[in-house]
Amino acid sequence: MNIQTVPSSPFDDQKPGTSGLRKKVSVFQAPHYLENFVQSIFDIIGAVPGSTLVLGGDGRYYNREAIQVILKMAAANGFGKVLVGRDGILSTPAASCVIRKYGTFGGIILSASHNPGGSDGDFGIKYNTANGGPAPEKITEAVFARSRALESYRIVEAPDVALDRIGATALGDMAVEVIDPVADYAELMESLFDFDAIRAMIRGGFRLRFDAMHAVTGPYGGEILEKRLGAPAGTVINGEPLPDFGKGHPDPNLTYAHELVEIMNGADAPDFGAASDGDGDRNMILGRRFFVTPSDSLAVIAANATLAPGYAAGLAGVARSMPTSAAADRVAAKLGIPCYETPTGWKFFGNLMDAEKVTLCGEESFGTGSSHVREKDGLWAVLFWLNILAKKSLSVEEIVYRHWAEYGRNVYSRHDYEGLPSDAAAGVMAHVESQFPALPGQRFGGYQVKFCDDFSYTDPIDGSVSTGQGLRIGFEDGSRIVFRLSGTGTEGATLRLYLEAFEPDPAKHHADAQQALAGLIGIAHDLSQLKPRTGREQPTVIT
Ligand code: VG1
Ligand code: CO
Repeated sequence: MNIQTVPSSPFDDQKPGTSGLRKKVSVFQAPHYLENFVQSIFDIIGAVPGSTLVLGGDGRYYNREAIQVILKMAAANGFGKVLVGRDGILSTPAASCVIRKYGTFGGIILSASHNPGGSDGDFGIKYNTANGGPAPEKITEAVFARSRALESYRIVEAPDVALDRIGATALGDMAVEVIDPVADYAELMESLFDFDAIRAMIRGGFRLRFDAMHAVTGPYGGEILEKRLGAPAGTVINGEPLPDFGKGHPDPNLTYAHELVEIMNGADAPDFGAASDGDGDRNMILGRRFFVTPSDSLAVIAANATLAPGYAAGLAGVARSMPTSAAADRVAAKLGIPCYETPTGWKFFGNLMDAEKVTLCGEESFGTGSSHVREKDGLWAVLFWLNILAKKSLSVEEIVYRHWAEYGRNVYSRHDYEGLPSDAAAGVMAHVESQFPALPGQRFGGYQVKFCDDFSYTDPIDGSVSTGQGLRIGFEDGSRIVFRLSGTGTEGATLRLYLEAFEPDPAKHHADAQQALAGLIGIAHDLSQLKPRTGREQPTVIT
């Protein structure tokens, strides 16, 4: 085996964000950029020689090239075997599933998730540990530190490995095993949900649409929804994965999944609509002319979890990211189980799931999942909803209204201001925080400030502390305003404004969220001076 040690020099910007390292494709294409980061990962994780690694990505532009580089570097760094998805494809939850099922040392996932793809789009890479979950901060920080000192990397000189057929080949002393990217995942889904009940519902005339947004879930949706569950061909739309996602923005929300939204708002709308993102870990759930917020979706799943065979024994607990609404907290309280509040990003749920403190986790950013893997899981959420619908024989809308009638409604919205100049965004945050000492007790219309802080989290399992996780302003009635800067963007800064108001009165549950939140939105703008400071009159995206 011809191992080359290639001299390189460190980059200073390889700091992983909320979910791995994300940069423009052109940045990753710069000489040694990808190699340096991969070598930094290998140097930090300390895999014993002969270990097995999982490798795959969401199929975006540069996926194929990067897979070949990483295979050759894995061989040069002493790995014994790499399990790689056919054509280099693995959705994020499928990669997590494969790491766990085969007990591998860890895995590398190539994805910038919902960020646009193509040659002028984004690329990303992250490392997942043996539990199948995103590496915790102590690893990502060590990788970053290593990348700032790295002076060479190791790679074997060898021709590219063919990845289009299932089976094993050799790359130097290492085995490359090409696996079906869908099979293990589909089998896991079948073990969790009542496929017979869902099949019967579909046979009985229930109609659904799943928008794969030309991203990774097309083949997964095709196999599970159309083949195994018998939904008619055409149920999965935009099902062909494309390196540029068909020039779309594979982010399943009301703005970017507009084709599905139009179908679900149309005259002959199906009963159920769903979409997933670039790497298959997000989901959006729609009824006929009805949008389920991700926070409500988590709460509904928690309240109805025992209807799914895989969750029949009940939930150990639930966890949600800080900006996610407290709808799940209300369900947890009623069930008598704990509810944890973590910083944004799936990596903070891993310890809680490993310690069996929680079964379900969710984020307001269209992420829902459970301890079946250690990532959020888009199709899993879709199947959970289908399982609930099949058992309850109610529409999506009816399920949500009945849920609100029982628990009250946590009216919720997120306003994103994308691509802001970084200093303007930082200025808004600093301005908000500067008012914190004087805010508690102050009244704004009907709202009185109860507390405000910069959210920090102490992991209850390993005691690690994460600070600077978002500015919270909490009101006496449970309403909240949160300001947070995104950690996944690659251009300027994205400021997220999260708004939540609790409405116990069922007579008011039909209100439009933006109208119901208008008072809070006004307070948020008065406090932050967001418009004059950024020059933006409107958010880029409202969810
Ligand atoms: C966003 C979401 C966060 C999510 C992360 C990764 O992060 O807010 O909840 O975990 O994306 O999701 P940020 O820092 O931009 O707010 V994905 O689907 O990109 O893996
Ligand atoms: Co994603």
